[in-house]
Amino acid sequence: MKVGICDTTFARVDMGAHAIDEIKQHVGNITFIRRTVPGIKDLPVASKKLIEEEGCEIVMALGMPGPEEKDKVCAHEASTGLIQAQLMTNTHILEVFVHEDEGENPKDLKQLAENRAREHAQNLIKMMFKPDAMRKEAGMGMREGRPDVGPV
Ligand code: RDL
Ligand code: RDL
Repeated sequence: MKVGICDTTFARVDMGAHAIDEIKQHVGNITFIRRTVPGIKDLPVASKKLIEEEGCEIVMALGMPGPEEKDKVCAHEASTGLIQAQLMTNTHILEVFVHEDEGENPKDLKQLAENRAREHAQNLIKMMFKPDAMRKEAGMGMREGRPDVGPV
């Protein structure tokens, strides 16, 4: 199976590497096709090309919106583009965004980004290979990168 990994140079943590490492630890026989672009607004077309031109069955789009208001707008635009690319290709693109201001300090941001990348990689594995395991988590208050909040 081909998995697309699309990430940015704007991000301050190499989330793509963490995602690939996590998938490799749990499933064999995956071909990774990785594309790095400057920023999150470049992720939608790069992801669409991974699906249409490289034959990826699922893509992770990893990026880091900055702390400024314009970065938040940028993130919303990128997100809209990623959704459109999913609808155009009928293929999942897992958006793995870590907003820079989610981190309480550089160390926390680094850990949060690694954890979110790895936990969304686990989501990818469940979606593609273990749909029953995913179903068991329905309504369980799962979060990525921070502790789960759990069901009410
Ligand atoms: O197509 C080139 C750029 O427009 C594109 O790479 C943008 O995503 C770059 N960019 C911004 O222009 C911006 O204002 C980014 C951010 N903010 C941001 O917060 N995070 C990014 N890119 O990854
Ligand atoms: O409720 C606390 C957080 O879950 C909330 O602040 C989220 O919005 C944080 N968050 C993002 O901002 C984001 O871009 C999350 C994700 N992506 C994500 O993929 N998974 C999360 N939170 O659990």
